[in-house]
Amino acid sequence: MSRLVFVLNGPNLNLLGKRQPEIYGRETLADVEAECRKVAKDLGLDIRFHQSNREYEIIDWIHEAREIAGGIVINPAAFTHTSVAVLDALNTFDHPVIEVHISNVHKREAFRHHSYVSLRADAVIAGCGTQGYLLGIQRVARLIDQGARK
Ligand code: DHK
Repeated sequence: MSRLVFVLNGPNLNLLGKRQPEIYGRETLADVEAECRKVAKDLGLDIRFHQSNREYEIIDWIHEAREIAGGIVINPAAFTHTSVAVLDALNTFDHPVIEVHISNVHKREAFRHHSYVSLRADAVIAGCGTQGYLLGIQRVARLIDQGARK
């Protein structure tokens, strides 16, 4: 199976480190990308790391991943709670999908308790801060090594 993993980030995560640091921490998305690359390298994985505020771009990257990737780690951010389109796109992907939330969404407002993406995700990581991305990559590596499909 492909050892390429897409790490996808939804809206407002470009402001990571600056927006509501009491919730999302002070690390920037560039810091997270650098850590993801380090962990991925140690696990023998390549990563493509993307962020967008536009739903269609997230969907297009999932379609691209369909052709070439062995796994997806996704923090859909607010699209988690709203996007049937992101769920539908993930349902076209045949390999492991790990959903990551920096904050513990279940400790927050009720509208954050529901996730469309969880209907497809093989695992959900919430409340581990940005370490959640690294845990997600480790999990994808394990599933790729086991030859997991949907
Ligand atoms: C990030 C967001 O932007 C929110 O819309 C989600 C998620 C939670 C996070 O914890 O990473 O509700």
